[in-house]
Amino acid sequence: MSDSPFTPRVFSGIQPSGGLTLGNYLGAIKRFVDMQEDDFETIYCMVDMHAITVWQDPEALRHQTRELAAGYIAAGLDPAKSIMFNQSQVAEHAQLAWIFNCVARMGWMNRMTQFKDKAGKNRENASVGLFTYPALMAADILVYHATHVPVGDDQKQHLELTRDVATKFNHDFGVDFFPLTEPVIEGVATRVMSLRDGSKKMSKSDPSDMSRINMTDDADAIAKKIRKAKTDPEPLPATLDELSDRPEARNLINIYAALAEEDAQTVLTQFEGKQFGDFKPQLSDLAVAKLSPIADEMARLMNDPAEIDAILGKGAARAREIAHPILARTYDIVGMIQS
Ligand code: AQP
Repeated sequence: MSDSPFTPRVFSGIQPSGGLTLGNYLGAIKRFVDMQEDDFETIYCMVDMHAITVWQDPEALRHQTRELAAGYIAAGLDPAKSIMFNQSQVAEHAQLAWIFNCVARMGWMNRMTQFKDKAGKNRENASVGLFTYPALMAADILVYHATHVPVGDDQKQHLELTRDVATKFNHDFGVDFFPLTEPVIEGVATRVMSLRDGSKKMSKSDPSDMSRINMTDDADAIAKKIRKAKTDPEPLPATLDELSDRPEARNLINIYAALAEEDAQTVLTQFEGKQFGDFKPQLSDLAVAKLSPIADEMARLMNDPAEIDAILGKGAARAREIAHPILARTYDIVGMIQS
């Protein structure tokens, strides 16, 4: 990091495409908070322009954007330390995305597994925005010259594409202008799985609410979902290797470890030989103890939407101060007259 000419700067975002899940919290927001306390300038976004790549009801989008902001703050992000705003307020994201649409290649986009997953069988009917999503994501990051991006494991491929865009832009124009951003994919819960199917990622858009823990779930809902989570009849083993073909069991151990801030082996040693009937109530108690204070604070913040909007407005102004000169220099490099 010390050899880099770029200011150590973190950018990340979450789509306000539904309520926050435990996956978003453990895979992303918890890292956001850690990095806020480190020696970084931190910028965290509600990526509403990404959210509309699939249909969003306008009223729901407004509500979800505010609720996501409330989730960031309730989980420990401090608007005095981190810049927080919603993406559409800073037009430079969309402006740089257009340049990157002209840098990125069709073949790169065709390889993106998230597009394939989200478009499903009905590719012809997917929005063009869903296809070019990674170019906008590259712009989100590079419009701040961000050096580090904390994300869950599912975003690894998009981060590689961001580096490809930066490399190609720098090469095509003979400059060393955009940094090669480092993904920060750390911890035991970089991929929290569905509670109903250990082969699928926990996701806010999964049709089954029982597949996920929402950050707004109350204690009863959390306990019920964990009680009904899919498992197997075997007791918990002594080693992680013995969980390699038991994805649902491994997922619950990982969730416990992430919430307790321990490593997965330590948790397994604690519960070795126990049945899920013994383990699940303890996981529930831990989840309720960690998540309920966040849910309560989110509810309190949501009572004052004007205050949330004011925080986002101030964050957007600070973000624009960083993004504007980087975009202006990009236009100049490309040869666009800005008089
Ligand atoms: N299950 C997960 N485990 C760990 N990290 C996760 N993330 C998402 N799900 C998990 C991380 O959360 C951040 C924000 O994700 P996003 O909202 O931008 O989009 P996503 O990855 O597509 O999340 P969802 O919940 O699955 O949303 P929908 O259902 O709308 O597509 C990212 O850092 C992501 O890695």
